[in-house]
Amino acid sequence: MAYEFVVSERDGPVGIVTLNRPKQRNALSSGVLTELVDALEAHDHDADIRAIVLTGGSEVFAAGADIKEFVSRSAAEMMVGSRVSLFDRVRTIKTPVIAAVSGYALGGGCELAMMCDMIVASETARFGQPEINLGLIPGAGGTQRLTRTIGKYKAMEMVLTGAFIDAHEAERRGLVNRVVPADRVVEEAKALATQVAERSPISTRLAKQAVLKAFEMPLGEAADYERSLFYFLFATEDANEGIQAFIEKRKPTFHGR
Ligand code: CO8
Repeated sequence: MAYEFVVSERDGPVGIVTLNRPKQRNALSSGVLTELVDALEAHDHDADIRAIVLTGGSEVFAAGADIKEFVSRSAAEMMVGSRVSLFDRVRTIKTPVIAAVSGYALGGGCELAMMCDMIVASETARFGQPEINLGLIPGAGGTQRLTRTIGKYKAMEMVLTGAFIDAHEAERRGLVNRVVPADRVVEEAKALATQVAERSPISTRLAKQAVLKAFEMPLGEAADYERSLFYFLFATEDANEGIQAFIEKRKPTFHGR
C-alpha cells in the first residue's frame, strides 16, 4: 500500500515506520492513524520482521490528535468514530515496538509513544499531555500509562496543568530508556531493535505479552500467566536451540519455530 502520511521501510529484520506530516507537526488525523496502523500491522504480520521502530523523524514525534478534526464533534460522533479503535489496534501489535522520539510527543503523541514497548528519546524530546488546555483530558490511555510509569504526583501535575517534561526528566522518571543526541535517535532505536531481533521471535513476543500483563492483572494471576508461557516455550525448537547452543558454547540460530 502506498502511503501519504507515513513512510514504511525495513532494514533486515527491523521494520521502520515514520510519521510524515511534518507541516502539521505529525498531528494524528484519521488519515495518519489509519496508515500508521496499517503499516504497523503489515510489519506485525511479516514473519521476517522481528522488531519495529516507530518515529516521527528528527523534528517532532507527534503533536497529538488532530485538533482540527475535533471541531463541532459530538460525544456520540467521537464514540462511534474510528479513532479509538485505531489507537486500540496499536496496542495489539505483538512484535516489540521501539519509539524513537525527537521533539514534541504531546497528547495522543505522548500516548502513542507510551503504547510502544521501549522509548529512545533525543535530547530535544518533550513529553506532555496538554489536553487540559483544550478543556479535555487524555483519551488514549495517557492518565493510566503516565501514572503507572512516573507516579501519581508528577502525572497529576502534567495532566492537570498540561506541563511538559524534557528528555532528561523523562529519563530520570523512567519514561524513556535512554537519551541520545538528536541525530542518533533513529539509529539508536534501530540498534536496540536489532538486539531484540536477534532473539527468538517467539520468546520476544511472549516476553512482551508477559511484561504488559503487569499493567492489567493482579500479581499472582500475572505470575501464573507468565509461568504458562514459560512452560509453552519448552515446546518450541527455538528454546531447544538456545539451550543446546549454550551447552555447546556457540551462538544460537533461531528460526521462530
Ligand atoms: N492538531 C492539529 N494541528 C496541529 C496540531 C494538532 N495537535 N499541532 C500542531 N498543529 C498544526 C498547527 O495548527 C499549525 O498549522 P498551520 O500551519 O496550518 O497553522 C502547524 O501544525 C504548526 O504548528 P505551530 O505553528 O503551533 O508549531 P510550533 O512549532 O510553534 O508549536 C506545538 C508546536 C507546541 C506542538 C503546538 O503546535 C501545539 O501546542 N500543538 C497542539 C498540542 C496539543 O494540544 N496536543 C493535544 C491534542 S488533543 C489529543 O491529542 C487527544 C488525544 C485523544 C486520543 C483519543 C481519541 C479517541
